[in-house]
Amino acid sequence: MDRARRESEGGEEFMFDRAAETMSRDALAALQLERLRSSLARAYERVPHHRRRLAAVGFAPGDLAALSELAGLPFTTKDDLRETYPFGLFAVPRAEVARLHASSGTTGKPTVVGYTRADLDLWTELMARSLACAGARPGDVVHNAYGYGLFTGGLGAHYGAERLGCTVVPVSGGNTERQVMLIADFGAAVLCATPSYALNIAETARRQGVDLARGPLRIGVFGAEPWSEEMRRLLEERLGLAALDIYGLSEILGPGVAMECAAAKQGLHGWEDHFLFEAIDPETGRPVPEGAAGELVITTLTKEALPMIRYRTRDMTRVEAAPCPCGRTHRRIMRITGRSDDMLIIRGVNLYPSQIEAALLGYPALAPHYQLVIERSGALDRLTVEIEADETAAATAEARAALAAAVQHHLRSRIGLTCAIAIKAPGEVPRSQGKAVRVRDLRRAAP
Ligand code: DLL
Repeated sequence: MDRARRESEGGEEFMFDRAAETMSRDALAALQLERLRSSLARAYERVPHHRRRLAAVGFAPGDLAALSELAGLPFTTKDDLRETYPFGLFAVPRAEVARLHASSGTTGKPTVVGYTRADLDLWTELMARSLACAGARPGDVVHNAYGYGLFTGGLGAHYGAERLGCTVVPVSGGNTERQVMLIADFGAAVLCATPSYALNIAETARRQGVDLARGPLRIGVFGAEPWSEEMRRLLEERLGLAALDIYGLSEILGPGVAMECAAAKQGLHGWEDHFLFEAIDPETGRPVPEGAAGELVITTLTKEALPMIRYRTRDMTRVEAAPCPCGRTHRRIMRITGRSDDMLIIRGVNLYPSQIEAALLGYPALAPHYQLVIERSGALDRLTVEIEADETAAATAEARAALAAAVQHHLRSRIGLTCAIAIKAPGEVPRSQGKAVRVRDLRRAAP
């Protein structure tokens, strides 16, 4: 990040790639239009799948006169990636692909993504930008507990932190007791992990008698799964750091598509010099009004190996156009509430697991470890919240029953749904090593 500069405003120190992150909205729009034209032309010429789709709506390269015309182009979905498995959406010969990553996928074949050397350089740059946006600085020790491997979290954060000039500790996930020791002994200032794994680290540290909140940890770069403001508060308190949200997905890049800034801590700056962000109604596919909740759709502007046109992320958010106090001009996507395909519909009430998390965390006598179990009884879906109580509250059967009744009442008043509550003993709910499993859906279980 050699173009980065330090700015001092209002006593706070920010670190910007000044030219790219603070350009005027007009300059940004002009850059986007130019880049979109060349990216669409490239996809049209090199990827038969995109050519067929674009031709079907009468689009030919060179046609695009304004950014608003993007809304008339077809979406790309995960199914398109599946149908063209493994390399069918690549816009370069396989030999020019420097690296492959893949999503784990719960069933069948994974989703495969590829990067040219230039793509890897872009990713590294945007991840370095994201870390700086969170407040990381050259010389910081970055403890990287994102999984290394086909998952993009580990290597993505790794190269970005190196580019920023940090000292990277490439631990990956797992062996949590050793992680606690390394964070303390190496003096980590930045922790990169999923929020659920960060919580696991905090809990393990407490068990080992290590108070990480008193150490040099300053910043948590937490993402890859939905989390809540309540979880932020908990992580900040237990780890003694500023917990910031990072967003990304392998189909578009990996981590580093959008990052919350340390200055405002409210919404994630989407890096609009490289991506176009839209929010649509997931039912109709039409754009929602500015600032309204919708499914995030992303178009890449500069990716070589895997250009994406209007990729439907399934992630629900709002795109916020209001200026940010940090001075960056890139619009913010608000905390992802969940995936449209993870929305639960329980007896007519629509809700995301993160809403239940927000209602549960911070409730007295509960520990922040939970899973949601969905079963079908007759024609109705039934939701059971399995949540741990802290040591003292789960001591007797009577205490557990009283706590369950109180939590049931609390949830009914907060989310309008009566669900069964199963109070678990400390340690009974499985701990996360990466992306937490929040929902056990037994409706689809084999007979
Ligand atoms: O999770 C990339 C990543 C790694 C992001 C590390 C942040 C940190 P995938 O495995 O392809 O890539 O999963 C992408 O994870 O579509 C969202 O549903 C979810 N997700 C990612 N970041 C967030 C976040 C990585 N901050 C999918 N909040 C996305 C909520 C998130 N959900």
